Amino acid sequence: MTTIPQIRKLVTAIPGPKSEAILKRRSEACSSALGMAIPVVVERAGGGVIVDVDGNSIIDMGAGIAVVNVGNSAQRVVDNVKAQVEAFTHTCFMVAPYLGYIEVCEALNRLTPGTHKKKSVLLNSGAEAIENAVKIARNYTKRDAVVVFEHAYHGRTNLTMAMTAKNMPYKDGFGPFTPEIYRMPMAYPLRWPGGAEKCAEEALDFVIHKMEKELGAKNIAAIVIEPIQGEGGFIVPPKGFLPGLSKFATENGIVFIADEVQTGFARTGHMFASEHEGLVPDLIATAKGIAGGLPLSGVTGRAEIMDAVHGSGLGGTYGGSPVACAAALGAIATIEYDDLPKRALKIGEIMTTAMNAMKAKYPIIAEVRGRGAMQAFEFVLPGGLEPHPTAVGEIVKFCQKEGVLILSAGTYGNVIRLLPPLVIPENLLREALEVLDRAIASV
Ligand code: PLZ
Repeated sequence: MTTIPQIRKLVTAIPGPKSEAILKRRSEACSSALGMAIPVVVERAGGGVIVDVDGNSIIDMGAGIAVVNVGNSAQRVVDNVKAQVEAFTHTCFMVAPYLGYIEVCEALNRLTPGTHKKKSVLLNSGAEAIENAVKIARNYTKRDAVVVFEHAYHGRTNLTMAMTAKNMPYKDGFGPFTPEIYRMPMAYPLRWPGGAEKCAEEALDFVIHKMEKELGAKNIAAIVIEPIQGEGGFIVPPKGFLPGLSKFATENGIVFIADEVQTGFARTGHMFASEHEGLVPDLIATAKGIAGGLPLSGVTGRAEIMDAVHGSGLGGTYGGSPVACAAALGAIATIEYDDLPKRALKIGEIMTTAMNAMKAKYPIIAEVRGRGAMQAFEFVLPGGLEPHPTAVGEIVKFCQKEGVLILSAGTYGNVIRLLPPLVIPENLLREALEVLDRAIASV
């Protein structure tokens, strides 16, 4: 366990003088195209806190965007990485293989939904996993078209930019984009024109109609969807929508790909969010929470699909680096031994209780939604559904000043998402929620 005191403590303003001096160097040295959610420079992090160079201890409600589910520098991750770095740092799995990579694949094959024979390939980032999942699906089906959804986020590489919905900041001026990507309406209950009740059925009918009549089902290689849309604003599809898509895919020889990059590894109260509706994706893309903070990602799926690609057709110099694999084995062991899915449910209960109480008080909150330790508020102008992004900006700033790091999200920038490390102490979580309550009251 971390030795960092689990407290919220401010000894300077945010940013403090030491952070400020280093951030000046950041401006000089690093491209101004890089964003920054909180203007502090990190010295250490662990459990539920981030400690900056001025000695401020900030409650972490973002987990590095759902990455350090097991906490920063989790003990098993640290031990495994240290041992691996001492043994060897790199051979390239395609040059000379090693056990760690194979063990991570075995773990993914075992832990992902479905009892069918599965195989895996390891890469470096979420975007790279999505790219590879699409490559595999196209190669297997010998088809081109890829179906994606409104509000989707799949990455920043050329193919995944094309798959991502939001123009600013992800796509603007970065085209041309790869062809054969088709965007479908998303089942977004809060904003569905026919109302939340009819959302699942109407959206499914609409999407299937478009796939059949506009694309031709036999031209579709893959349907790619996040079981809960992350960057898009934690949009939870209504019950039945995902199984309906998956059924249509199966009936039409289409590869159903779940992007579990943000929802995976215990975040939502199951190891994978697909499990909430008994969904068994043909391929599943994982990253983020897989390796406790080291860069690693994977594609896991039906053996016949994964094996359809010609020999040496998949790979990359660093994909499944031995150090990242050692970290992943430590992170996965922690999730399993410490039953972090259960922890995520408990965190979710605490968060939704507090968040629903806030919703009852503040008319700018249109909805509280999510699963497990992946919860969000959507902010609107009172009385309607007009997005209220300025409220989000002010709430985020208020929380920062008070020593709480929270992240925004959403196509309209009007969502606040809570993604604490799953090892956050309960009192710290409650304290963060109290600060958040005061922040919302202040706008
Ligand atoms: N799929 C569902 O959430 C990454 C993006 C941060 P990479 N989300 C955080 C940013 O602004 O760049 C993400 C995701 C889903 C794919 C990705 C891409 O994962 O590891 O960032 O490439």
